[in-house]
Amino acid sequence: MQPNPHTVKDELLKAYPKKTARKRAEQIVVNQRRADGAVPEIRANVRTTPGAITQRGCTYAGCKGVVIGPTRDILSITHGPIGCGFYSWLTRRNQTRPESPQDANYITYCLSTDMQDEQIVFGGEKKLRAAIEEAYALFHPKAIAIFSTCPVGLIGDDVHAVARDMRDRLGINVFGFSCEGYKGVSQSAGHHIANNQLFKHVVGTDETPRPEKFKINLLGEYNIGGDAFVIEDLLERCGITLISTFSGNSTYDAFANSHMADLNTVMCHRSINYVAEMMEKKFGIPWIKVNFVGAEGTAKSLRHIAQYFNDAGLTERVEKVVSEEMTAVLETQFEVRSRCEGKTAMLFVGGSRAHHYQTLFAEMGMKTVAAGYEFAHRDDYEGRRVLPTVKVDADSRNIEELQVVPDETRYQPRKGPGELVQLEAAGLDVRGYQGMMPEMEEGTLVIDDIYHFETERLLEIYKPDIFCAGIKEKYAVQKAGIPCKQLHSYDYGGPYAGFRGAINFYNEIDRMVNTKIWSYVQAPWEAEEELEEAIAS
Ligand code: CFM
Repeated sequence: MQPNPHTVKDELLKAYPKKTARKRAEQIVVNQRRADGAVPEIRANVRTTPGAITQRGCTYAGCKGVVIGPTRDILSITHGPIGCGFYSWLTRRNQTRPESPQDANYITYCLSTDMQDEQIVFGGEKKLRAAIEEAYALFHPKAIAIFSTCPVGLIGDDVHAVARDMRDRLGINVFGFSCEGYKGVSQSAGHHIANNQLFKHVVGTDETPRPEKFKINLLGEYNIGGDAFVIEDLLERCGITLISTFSGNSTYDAFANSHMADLNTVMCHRSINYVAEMMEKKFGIPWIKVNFVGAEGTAKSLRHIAQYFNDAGLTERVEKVVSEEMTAVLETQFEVRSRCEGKTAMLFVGGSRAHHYQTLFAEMGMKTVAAGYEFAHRDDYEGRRVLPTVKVDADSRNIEELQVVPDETRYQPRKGPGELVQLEAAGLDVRGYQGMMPEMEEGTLVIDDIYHFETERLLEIYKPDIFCAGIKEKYAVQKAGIPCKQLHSYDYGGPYAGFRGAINFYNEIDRMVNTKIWSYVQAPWEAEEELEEAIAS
Protein backbone atom coordinates (compact mmCIF):
# COMPACT_ATOMS: atom_id res chain seq x y z
CA MET A 1 0.00 0.00 0.00
CA GLN A 2 1.22 3.51 -0.80
CA PRO A 3 1.86 5.79 2.18
CA ASN A 4 -0.49 8.70 2.80
CA PRO A 5 1.15 11.65 0.99
CA HIS A 6 -0.16 14.20 3.50
CA THR A 7 1.47 12.30 6.34
CA VAL A 8 4.67 12.09 4.34
CA LYS A 9 4.62 15.83 3.75
CA ASP A 10 4.18 16.53 7.48
CA GLU A 11 6.95 14.10 8.22
CA LEU A 12 9.34 15.96 5.91
CA LEU A 13 8.40 19.39 7.24
CA LYS A 14 8.71 18.33 10.87
CA ALA A 15 12.49 18.37 10.62
CA TYR A 16 12.75 22.05 9.66
CA PRO A 17 12.82 25.26 11.70
CA LYS A 18 9.44 27.00 11.65
CA LYS A 19 10.17 29.62 8.99
CA THR A 20 11.80 27.11 6.65
CA ALA A 21 8.95 24.67 7.14
CA ARG A 22 6.43 27.35 6.25
CA LYS A 23 8.18 28.18 2.97
CA ARG A 24 8.96 24.57 2.21
CA ALA A 25 5.30 23.63 2.68
CA GLU A 26 4.50 25.61 -0.47
CA GLN A 27 7.09 23.67 -2.47
CA ILE A 28 5.85 20.23 -1.39
CA VAL A 29 2.45 19.61 -2.89
CA VAL A 30 0.07 16.66 -2.88
CA ASN A 31 -1.26 16.57 -6.42
CA GLN A 32 -4.93 17.09 -7.16
CA ARG A 33 -6.65 17.34 -10.50
CA ARG A 34 -9.63 19.60 -10.36
CA ALA A 35 -12.55 19.33 -12.75
CA ASP A 36 -11.50 22.43 -14.72
CA GLY A 37 -8.04 20.92 -15.26
CA ALA A 38 -6.38 23.14 -12.66
CA VAL A 39 -3.87 21.75 -10.18
CA PRO A 40 -2.72 23.12 -6.82
CA GLU A 41 -0.27 26.02 -6.84
CA ILE A 42 3.37 25.21 -6.18
CA ARG A 43 6.15 27.57 -5.19
CA ALA A 44 9.04 27.31 -7.61
CA ASN A 45 12.06 29.17 -8.96
CA VAL A 46 12.91 30.54 -5.51
CA ARG A 47 16.14 30.48 -3.53
CA THR A 48 17.24 27.29 -1.88
CA THR A 49 17.34 27.51 1.93
CA PRO A 50 20.96 28.07 2.94
CA GLY A 51 22.33 24.90 4.48
CA ALA A 52 20.08 22.56 2.54
CA ILE A 53 21.73 20.19 0.08
CA THR A 54 20.14 21.00 -3.26
CA GLN A 55 20.52 19.22 -6.59
CA ARG A 56 20.74 22.54 -8.42
CA GLY A 57 23.57 23.94 -10.50
CA CYS A 58 24.57 27.54 -11.17
CA THR A 59 23.77 30.18 -13.76
CA TYR A 60 27.08 29.66 -15.55
CA ALA A 61 26.27 25.94 -15.84
CA GLY A 62 22.91 26.70 -17.42
CA CYS A 63 24.39 29.13 -19.92
CA LYS A 64 27.70 27.59 -20.92
CA GLY A 65 27.06 23.97 -20.10
CA VAL A 66 23.46 23.54 -21.11
CA VAL A 67 22.43 25.90 -23.88
CA ILE A 68 25.60 26.90 -25.76
CA GLY A 69 27.88 23.99 -24.86
CA PRO A 70 26.43 21.43 -27.30
CA THR A 71 27.23 23.65 -30.32
CA ARG A 72 30.35 22.26 -31.90
CA ASP A 73 31.79 25.21 -33.81
CA ILE A 74 31.35 28.10 -31.40
CA LEU A 75 34.59 28.30 -29.48
CA SER A 76 33.65 28.66 -25.83
CA ILE A 77 36.03 30.39 -23.44
CA THR A 78 35.32 30.36 -19.73
CA HIS A 79 36.56 33.59 -18.20
CA GLY A 80 37.33 32.60 -14.65
CA PRO A 81 39.31 30.35 -12.35
CA ILE A 82 40.16 27.03 -13.96
CA GLY A 83 37.72 24.91 -11.95
CA CYS A 84 34.59 26.40 -13.53
CA GLY A 85 35.77 25.51 -17.01
CA PHE A 86 37.12 22.12 -16.03
CA TYR A 87 34.06 20.90 -14.16
CA SER A 88 31.71 21.96 -16.94
CA TRP A 89 33.75 20.11 -19.53
CA LEU A 90 32.38 16.95 -21.22
CA THR A 91 30.23 15.97 -18.26
CA ARG A 92 26.84 16.17 -19.94
CA ARG A 93 27.29 13.54 -22.67
CA ASN A 94 25.98 15.93 -25.33
CA GLN A 95 27.13 14.39 -28.56
CA THR A 96 27.86 15.97 -31.90
CA ARG A 97 28.59 14.77 -35.40
CA PRO A 98 30.66 17.05 -37.65
CA GLU A 99 29.87 16.57 -41.35
CA SER A 100 33.44 15.62 -42.08
CA PRO A 101 36.63 15.11 -40.10
CA GLN A 102 37.79 18.49 -41.43
CA ASP A 103 34.83 20.31 -39.91
CA ALA A 104 35.28 22.07 -36.62
CA ASN A 105 34.44 20.37 -33.36
CA TYR A 106 35.55 22.28 -30.26
CA ILE A 107 33.48 20.29 -27.80
CA THR A 108 36.47 18.20 -26.86
CA TYR A 109 38.42 21.30 -25.80
CA CYS A 110 38.25 23.09 -22.48
CA LEU A 111 39.31 26.72 -22.86
CA SER A 112 39.65 28.99 -19.87
CA THR A 113 41.45 32.20 -18.94
CA ASP A 114 42.57 30.46 -15.76
CA MET A 115 42.26 33.59 -13.59
CA GLN A 116 44.84 33.99 -10.84
CA ASP A 117 45.16 36.29 -7.82
CA GLU A 118 46.69 38.95 -10.05
CA GLN A 119 43.59 39.17 -12.27
CA ILE A 120 41.27 39.14 -9.28
CA VAL A 121 43.12 42.13 -7.86
CA PHE A 122 44.03 44.10 -11.00
CA GLY A 123 41.33 42.96 -13.42
CA GLY A 124 41.12 40.15 -15.95
CA GLU A 125 40.29 41.92 -19.21
CA LYS A 126 43.87 41.91 -20.44
CA LYS A 127 44.18 38.19 -19.92
CA LEU A 128 40.82 37.64 -21.60
CA ARG A 129 41.95 39.57 -24.70
CA ALA A 130 45.13 37.55 -24.84
CA ALA A 131 43.14 34.31 -24.48
CA ILE A 132 40.82 35.26 -27.34
CA GLU A 133 43.77 36.13 -29.57
CA GLU A 134 45.52 32.88 -28.74
CA ALA A 135 42.37 30.83 -29.31
CA TYR A 136 41.76 32.57 -32.63
CA ALA A 137 45.30 31.94 -33.80
CA LEU A 138 44.98 28.25 -32.92
CA PHE A 139 41.51 27.46 -34.27
CA HIS A 140 40.27 30.25 -36.56
CA PRO A 141 36.66 29.67 -35.45
CA LYS A 142 33.55 31.32 -36.92
CA ALA A 143 32.53 32.59 -33.53
CA ILE A 144 33.87 32.88 -30.01
CA ALA A 145 31.67 32.97 -26.91
CA ILE A 146 32.93 34.23 -23.57
CA PHE A 147 31.31 33.02 -20.36
CA SER A 148 31.59 34.97 -17.12
CA THR A 149 32.10 33.17 -13.83
CA CYS A 150 31.41 34.59 -10.36
CA PRO A 151 34.65 36.57 -9.83
CA VAL A 152 34.25 38.30 -13.21
CA GLY A 153 31.05 39.93 -11.99
CA LEU A 154 32.53 40.69 -8.59
CA ILE A 155 35.57 42.54 -9.94
CA GLY A 156 33.60 44.14 -12.78
CA ASP A 157 35.43 42.96 -15.91
CA ASP A 158 33.48 44.20 -18.95
CA VAL A 159 33.38 41.06 -21.10
CA HIS A 160 30.98 42.69 -23.55
CA ALA A 161 33.35 45.56 -24.28
CA VAL A 162 36.18 43.09 -24.79
CA ALA A 163 33.94 41.04 -27.08
CA ARG A 164 33.01 44.07 -29.21
CA ASP A 165 36.59 45.09 -29.47
CA MET A 166 37.81 41.65 -30.47
CA ARG A 167 34.97 41.24 -32.94
CA ASP A 168 36.13 44.36 -34.76
CA ARG A 169 39.74 43.32 -34.57
CA LEU A 170 39.35 39.68 -35.69
CA GLY A 171 36.41 40.09 -38.04
CA ILE A 172 34.48 37.15 -36.56
CA ASN A 173 31.47 37.10 -34.25
CA VAL A 174 32.64 37.41 -30.65
CA PHE A 175 30.01 37.74 -27.93
CA GLY A 176 29.92 37.50 -24.19
CA PHE A 177 27.54 36.25 -21.52
CA SER A 178 27.04 37.84 -18.10
CA CYS A 179 26.22 34.43 -16.69
CA GLU A 180 28.04 34.67 -13.37
CA GLY A 181 27.14 31.65 -11.28
CA TYR A 182 25.41 33.72 -8.61
CA LYS A 183 23.16 35.60 -11.06
CA GLY A 184 20.04 33.58 -10.36
CA VAL A 185 18.64 30.99 -8.01
CA SER A 186 19.70 28.13 -10.29
CA GLN A 187 20.88 27.25 -13.80
CA SER A 188 17.52 28.45 -15.07
CA ALA A 189 18.81 32.03 -15.09
CA GLY A 190 21.67 30.86 -17.29
CA HIS A 191 19.26 29.48 -19.86
CA HIS A 192 17.55 32.83 -20.13
CA ILE A 193 20.84 34.72 -20.45
CA ALA A 194 22.06 32.26 -23.11
CA ASN A 195 18.80 32.58 -25.06
CA ASN A 196 18.97 36.38 -25.01
CA GLN A 197 22.51 36.54 -26.38
CA LEU A 198 21.93 33.85 -29.01
CA PHE A 199 18.92 35.79 -30.16
CA LYS A 200 20.72 39.13 -30.14
CA HIS A 201 24.00 38.05 -31.73
CA VAL A 202 23.35 34.99 -33.90
CA VAL A 203 19.75 34.16 -34.87
CA GLY A 204 18.79 35.79 -38.16
CA THR A 205 22.28 36.78 -39.26
CA ASP A 206 22.28 34.53 -42.35
CA GLU A 207 19.67 35.39 -44.97
CA THR A 208 20.21 32.40 -47.26
CA PRO A 209 16.70 31.36 -48.34
CA ARG A 210 15.67 27.74 -47.82
CA PRO A 211 13.69 26.14 -50.63
CA GLU A 212 12.31 23.19 -48.64
CA LYS A 213 8.62 22.81 -47.95
CA PHE A 214 8.36 21.73 -44.30
CA LYS A 215 10.98 23.61 -42.33
CA ILE A 216 11.20 23.48 -38.57
CA ASN A 217 13.58 24.18 -35.71
CA LEU A 218 13.81 21.91 -32.73
CA LEU A 219 14.26 23.97 -29.58
CA GLY A 220 15.50 22.55 -26.30
CA GLU A 221 16.91 19.22 -27.47
CA TYR A 222 20.54 18.84 -26.43
CA ASN A 223 21.52 15.47 -27.86
CA ILE A 224 22.31 13.78 -24.58
CA GLY A 225 23.41 10.22 -25.32
CA GLY A 226 22.56 10.67 -29.01
CA ASP A 227 18.86 11.57 -28.63
CA ALA A 228 19.03 14.20 -31.37
CA PHE A 229 20.44 11.69 -33.86
CA VAL A 230 17.33 9.52 -33.42
CA ILE A 231 15.00 12.51 -33.82
CA GLU A 232 16.90 13.82 -36.86
CA ASP A 233 16.51 10.43 -38.53
CA LEU A 234 12.76 10.35 -37.87
CA LEU A 235 12.22 13.87 -39.20
CA GLU A 236 14.25 13.12 -42.29
CA ARG A 237 12.27 9.98 -43.03
CA CYS A 238 9.06 11.99 -42.70
CA GLY A 239 10.38 14.60 -45.14
CA ILE A 240 10.59 17.36 -42.55
CA THR A 241 13.58 19.69 -42.86
CA LEU A 242 15.31 20.49 -39.60
CA ILE A 243 16.97 23.87 -40.06
CA SER A 244 18.45 24.12 -36.61
CA THR A 245 18.37 22.38 -33.30
CA PHE A 246 18.94 24.52 -30.22
CA SER A 247 21.42 23.13 -29.52
CA GLY A 248 22.08 19.41 -29.78
CA ASN A 249 24.35 18.49 -32.70
CA SER A 250 24.15 22.14 -33.77
CA THR A 251 26.31 24.61 -35.61
CA TYR A 252 26.69 28.37 -35.61
CA ASP A 253 25.46 28.60 -39.22
CA ALA A 254 22.29 26.68 -38.43
CA PHE A 255 21.40 29.16 -35.64
CA ALA A 256 22.15 32.07 -37.95
CA ASN A 257 19.73 30.73 -40.59
CA SER A 258 17.08 29.41 -38.18
CA HIS A 259 14.63 32.26 -38.85
CA MET A 260 13.95 30.60 -42.22
CA ALA A 261 11.91 27.90 -40.46
CA ASP A 262 8.12 27.99 -40.56
CA LEU A 263 7.57 26.31 -37.22
CA ASN A 264 9.44 26.13 -33.94
CA THR A 265 8.96 22.92 -32.01
CA VAL A 266 9.84 23.16 -28.32
CA MET A 267 11.10 20.07 -26.56
CA CYS A 268 12.44 21.43 -23.26
CA HIS A 269 10.07 24.24 -22.43
CA ARG A 270 12.04 25.39 -19.41
CA SER A 271 15.38 26.05 -21.00
CA ILE A 272 14.34 27.67 -24.26
CA ASN A 273 10.75 28.92 -24.39
CA TYR A 274 12.30 32.41 -24.50
CA VAL A 275 13.80 31.82 -27.97
CA ALA A 276 10.50 30.46 -29.27
CA GLU A 277 8.63 33.51 -28.07
CA MET A 278 11.20 36.01 -29.31
CA MET A 279 11.33 34.36 -32.75
CA GLU A 280 7.58 34.56 -33.04
CA LYS A 281 7.55 38.24 -32.10
CA LYS A 282 10.38 39.20 -34.41
CA PHE A 283 9.87 36.89 -37.39
CA GLY A 284 6.30 35.56 -37.06
CA ILE A 285 7.18 31.89 -36.52
CA PRO A 286 4.64 30.11 -34.29
CA TRP A 287 5.68 27.40 -31.87
CA ILE A 288 4.24 24.19 -30.53
CA LYS A 289 5.37 22.02 -27.65
CA VAL A 290 6.60 18.59 -28.66
CA ASN A 291 7.91 15.64 -26.70
CA PHE A 292 10.07 13.03 -28.35
CA VAL A 293 10.44 11.09 -25.11
CA GLY A 294 8.16 8.05 -25.12
CA ALA A 295 6.73 6.27 -28.15
CA GLU A 296 3.28 7.83 -27.71
CA GLY A 297 4.76 11.29 -27.34
CA THR A 298 6.95 10.83 -30.39
CA ALA A 299 4.05 9.69 -32.56
CA LYS A 300 1.91 12.56 -31.31
CA SER A 301 4.64 15.14 -31.90
CA LEU A 302 5.23 14.00 -35.48
CA ARG A 303 1.49 14.08 -36.12
CA HIS A 304 1.24 17.58 -34.69
CA ILE A 305 3.97 18.83 -37.02
CA ALA A 306 2.10 17.29 -39.97
CA GLN A 307 -1.14 18.83 -38.75
CA TYR A 308 0.49 22.25 -38.63
CA PHE A 309 1.70 22.02 -42.24
CA ASN A 310 -1.62 20.52 -43.29
CA ASP A 311 -0.31 18.46 -46.20
CA ALA A 312 -1.69 15.08 -47.18
CA GLY A 313 1.64 13.71 -48.42
CA LEU A 314 3.39 14.68 -45.20
CA THR A 315 0.64 13.16 -43.06
CA GLU A 316 0.91 9.95 -45.00
CA ARG A 317 4.68 9.75 -44.57
CA VAL A 318 4.38 10.44 -40.84
CA GLU A 319 1.83 7.65 -40.45
CA LYS A 320 4.09 5.31 -42.39
CA VAL A 321 7.09 6.05 -40.18
CA VAL A 322 5.01 5.69 -37.01
CA SER A 323 3.64 2.32 -38.07
CA GLU A 324 7.08 1.10 -39.19
CA GLU A 325 8.44 1.86 -35.73
CA MET A 326 5.54 0.89 -33.52
CA THR A 327 5.68 -2.90 -34.02
CA ALA A 328 9.05 -3.26 -32.35
CA VAL A 329 8.06 -0.77 -29.63
CA LEU A 330 4.91 -2.70 -28.73
CA GLU A 331 6.73 -6.02 -28.72
CA THR A 332 9.27 -4.78 -26.18
CA GLN A 333 6.57 -2.99 -24.19
CA PHE A 334 4.61 -6.24 -23.92
CA GLU A 335 7.66 -8.17 -22.83
CA VAL A 336 8.84 -5.74 -20.14
CA ARG A 337 5.34 -5.18 -18.79
CA SER A 338 5.23 -8.78 -17.55
CA ARG A 339 8.13 -7.93 -15.23
CA CYS A 340 7.66 -4.21 -14.54
CA GLU A 341 3.91 -3.68 -14.27
CA GLY A 342 2.97 -2.03 -10.99
CA LYS A 343 6.50 -1.11 -9.99
CA THR A 344 7.11 2.42 -8.74
CA ALA A 345 9.40 5.23 -9.82
CA MET A 346 10.45 8.64 -8.53
CA LEU A 347 11.94 11.34 -10.72
CA PHE A 348 13.74 14.40 -9.44
CA VAL A 349 15.43 15.93 -12.44
CA GLY A 350 16.08 19.31 -14.00
CA GLY A 351 13.34 21.33 -15.57
CA SER A 352 11.65 19.03 -18.08
CA ARG A 353 12.70 15.41 -17.84
CA ALA A 354 10.90 14.77 -14.55
CA HIS A 355 7.79 15.28 -16.64
CA HIS A 356 8.77 13.73 -19.98
CA TYR A 357 10.13 10.48 -18.58
CA GLN A 358 6.95 9.72 -16.68
CA THR A 359 5.43 8.81 -20.05
CA LEU A 360 8.08 6.15 -20.64
CA PHE A 361 7.44 4.63 -17.22
CA ALA A 362 3.70 4.67 -17.87
CA GLU A 363 4.28 2.84 -21.16
CA MET A 364 5.99 0.10 -19.13
CA GLY A 365 3.11 -0.09 -16.68
CA MET A 366 5.10 1.62 -13.93
CA LYS A 367 3.71 4.26 -11.63
CA THR A 368 5.36 7.55 -10.73
CA VAL A 369 4.70 8.13 -7.04
CA ALA A 370 6.68 11.33 -6.61
CA ALA A 371 8.39 13.75 -8.95
CA GLY A 372 9.79 17.23 -9.08
CA TYR A 373 12.02 19.61 -10.92
CA GLU A 374 15.21 21.16 -9.64
CA PHE A 375 14.76 24.60 -11.14
CA ALA A 376 11.62 24.75 -13.26
CA HIS A 377 9.08 27.53 -12.89
CA ARG A 378 5.40 27.30 -12.02
CA ASP A 379 4.36 27.02 -15.68
CA ASP A 380 6.40 23.83 -16.06
CA TYR A 381 4.47 22.33 -13.14
CA GLU A 382 1.01 23.79 -13.57
CA GLY A 383 0.97 24.73 -17.26
CA ARG A 384 1.31 28.03 -19.06
CA ARG A 385 -2.20 28.99 -18.00
CA VAL A 386 -0.71 30.26 -14.73
CA LEU A 387 1.81 32.58 -16.42
CA PRO A 388 -0.16 35.78 -15.77
CA THR A 389 -0.16 35.01 -12.05
CA VAL A 390 3.53 34.11 -11.66
CA LYS A 391 5.18 36.47 -9.20
CA VAL A 392 8.25 38.27 -10.52
CA ASP A 393 10.67 38.57 -7.63
CA ALA A 394 13.98 40.39 -7.29
CA ASP A 395 15.92 37.33 -8.46
CA SER A 396 14.01 37.12 -11.74
CA ARG A 397 14.21 40.86 -12.28
CA ASN A 398 17.95 40.44 -12.18
CA ILE A 399 17.82 38.81 -15.63
CA GLU A 400 17.41 41.01 -18.66
CA GLU A 401 14.08 40.76 -20.50
CA LEU A 402 14.70 41.65 -24.16
CA GLN A 403 12.16 43.99 -25.70
CA VAL A 404 11.43 42.33 -29.02
CA VAL A 405 9.38 43.97 -31.80
CA PRO A 406 8.43 42.71 -35.26
CA ASP A 407 11.35 43.01 -37.68
CA GLU A 408 10.68 45.80 -40.15
CA THR A 409 11.47 43.76 -43.23
CA ARG A 410 11.55 40.18 -42.10
CA TYR A 411 8.43 39.78 -39.95
CA GLN A 412 6.12 37.48 -41.82
CA PRO A 413 3.40 35.59 -39.95
CA ARG A 414 3.57 31.99 -41.15
CA LYS A 415 -0.13 31.46 -40.56
CA GLY A 416 -2.98 33.92 -40.54
CA PRO A 417 -4.81 34.35 -37.22
CA GLY A 418 -7.80 32.49 -38.68
CA GLU A 419 -5.60 29.53 -39.57
CA LEU A 420 -4.15 29.35 -36.07
CA VAL A 421 -7.62 29.43 -34.54
CA GLN A 422 -8.64 26.61 -36.88
CA LEU A 423 -5.61 24.55 -35.93
CA GLU A 424 -6.39 25.08 -32.25
CA ALA A 425 -9.99 24.07 -32.79
CA ALA A 426 -8.67 20.88 -34.40
CA GLY A 427 -6.74 20.10 -31.24
CA LEU A 428 -3.31 21.57 -31.94
CA ASP A 429 -2.19 23.42 -28.84
CA VAL A 430 -0.34 26.39 -30.37
CA ARG A 431 2.04 28.02 -27.85
CA GLY A 432 0.68 25.72 -25.19
CA TYR A 433 2.30 23.65 -22.48
CA GLN A 434 0.10 21.91 -19.96
CA GLY A 435 2.88 21.19 -17.48
CA MET A 436 3.72 18.18 -15.37
CA MET A 437 1.09 18.13 -12.63
CA PRO A 438 -2.06 17.78 -14.77
CA GLU A 439 -0.57 14.51 -16.06
CA MET A 440 0.32 13.13 -12.63
CA GLU A 441 -2.13 11.11 -10.62
CA GLU A 442 -4.04 12.46 -7.66
CA GLY A 443 -2.20 11.93 -4.42
CA THR A 444 1.26 11.80 -5.94
CA LEU A 445 3.86 14.01 -4.32
CA VAL A 446 5.30 16.93 -6.23
CA ILE A 447 8.39 18.47 -4.68
CA ASP A 448 10.24 21.47 -6.05
CA ASP A 449 14.01 21.69 -5.60
CA ILE A 450 14.10 18.58 -3.42
CA TYR A 451 16.56 18.74 -0.54
CA HIS A 452 18.79 15.79 0.09
CA PHE A 453 17.32 15.11 3.50
CA GLU A 454 13.93 14.72 1.83
CA THR A 455 15.36 12.36 -0.77
CA GLU A 456 16.63 10.05 1.95
CA ARG A 457 13.31 10.14 3.82
CA LEU A 458 11.33 9.42 0.65
CA LEU A 459 13.52 6.42 -0.09
CA GLU A 460 12.90 5.06 3.41
CA ILE A 461 9.18 5.70 3.38
CA TYR A 462 8.23 4.67 -0.17
CA LYS A 463 11.03 2.25 -1.07
CA PRO A 464 10.47 2.93 -4.78
CA ASP A 465 11.68 0.39 -7.32
CA ILE A 466 13.76 3.02 -9.06
CA PHE A 467 14.85 6.58 -8.35
CA CYS A 468 15.83 8.91 -11.18
CA ALA A 469 18.22 11.77 -10.50
CA GLY A 470 21.81 12.72 -11.27
CA ILE A 471 25.37 11.86 -10.36
CA LYS A 472 25.31 13.77 -7.06
CA GLU A 473 22.42 11.69 -5.78
CA LYS A 474 23.30 8.38 -7.39
CA TYR A 475 25.47 6.79 -4.74
CA ALA A 476 23.36 7.85 -1.78
CA VAL A 477 20.36 6.26 -3.47
CA GLN A 478 22.19 3.05 -4.25
CA LYS A 479 23.46 2.83 -0.69
CA ALA A 480 19.82 2.90 0.37
CA GLY A 481 19.39 -0.30 -1.64
CA ILE A 482 17.53 1.27 -4.53
CA PRO A 483 18.68 1.48 -8.16
CA CYS A 484 19.33 5.00 -9.43
CA LYS A 485 18.97 5.91 -13.09
CA GLN A 486 20.70 9.10 -14.07
CA LEU A 487 18.28 11.00 -16.22
CA HIS A 488 20.70 13.82 -16.97
CA SER A 489 23.54 11.86 -18.54
CA TYR A 490 21.71 8.50 -18.88
CA ASP A 491 24.69 6.90 -17.10
CA TYR A 492 26.41 5.23 -20.05
CA GLY A 493 23.18 4.49 -21.93
CA GLY A 494 20.85 6.11 -24.38
CA PRO A 495 19.62 7.28 -26.73
CA TYR A 496 16.19 7.31 -25.08
CA ALA A 497 14.35 9.61 -27.48
CA GLY A 498 12.04 8.52 -30.25
CA PHE A 499 10.85 4.96 -30.82
CA ARG A 500 14.28 3.36 -30.81
CA GLY A 501 15.13 5.25 -27.67
CA ALA A 502 11.96 4.07 -25.97
CA ILE A 503 12.98 0.46 -26.60
CA ASN A 504 16.41 1.17 -25.11
CA PHE A 505 14.79 2.71 -22.05
CA TYR A 506 12.31 -0.14 -21.49
CA ASN A 507 15.14 -2.68 -21.59
CA GLU A 508 17.41 -0.65 -19.35
CA ILE A 509 14.77 -0.02 -16.69
CA ASP A 510 13.58 -3.64 -16.85
CA ARG A 511 17.14 -4.74 -16.13
CA MET A 512 17.53 -2.23 -13.29
CA VAL A 513 14.28 -2.80 -11.41
CA ASN A 514 14.53 -6.56 -11.67
CA THR A 515 18.01 -7.02 -10.34
CA LYS A 516 18.38 -7.61 -6.62
CA ILE A 517 21.95 -6.40 -6.41
CA TRP A 518 21.24 -3.17 -4.50
CA SER A 519 19.23 -4.94 -1.83
CA TYR A 520 22.39 -6.89 -0.95
CA VAL A 521 24.27 -3.70 -0.23
CA GLN A 522 25.43 -3.55 3.36
CA ALA A 523 27.35 -0.79 5.07
CA PRO A 524 30.71 -1.96 6.49
CA TRP A 525 29.62 -1.23 10.07
CA GLU A 526 26.50 -3.35 9.61
CA ALA A 527 28.65 -6.20 8.37
CA GLU A 528 30.91 -5.76 11.40
CA GLU A 529 27.97 -5.96 13.80
CA GLU A 530 26.85 -9.19 12.19
CA LEU A 531 30.32 -10.61 12.45
CA GLU A 532 30.62 -9.68 16.11
CA GLU A 533 27.25 -11.25 16.85
CA ALA A 534 28.31 -14.40 15.05
CA ILE A 535 31.52 -14.56 17.08
CA ALA A 536 29.69 -13.91 20.34
CA SER A 537 27.19 -16.67 19.73
FE1 CFM B 1 15.94 21.07 -20.34
FE2 CFM B 1 17.89 19.51 -20.55
FE3 CFM B 1 16.14 19.41 -18.61
FE4 CFM B 1 17.79 21.49 -18.71
FE5 CFM B 1 19.70 20.28 -17.32
FE6 CFM B 1 19.84 18.28 -19.12
FE7 CFM B 1 18.03 18.25 -17.20
MO1 CFM B 1 20.57 17.94 -16.62
S1 CFM B 1 18.01 21.63 -20.75
S2 CFM B 1 15.74 21.41 -18.22
S3 CFM B 1 19.38 22.37 -17.48
S4 CFM B 1 15.90 18.90 -20.60
S5 CFM B 1 21.41 19.36 -18.18
S6 CFM B 1 19.49 18.21 -21.25
S7 CFM B 1 19.20 16.67 -17.95
S8 CFM B 1 19.02 19.26 -15.61
S9 CFM B 1 15.81 17.94 -17.15
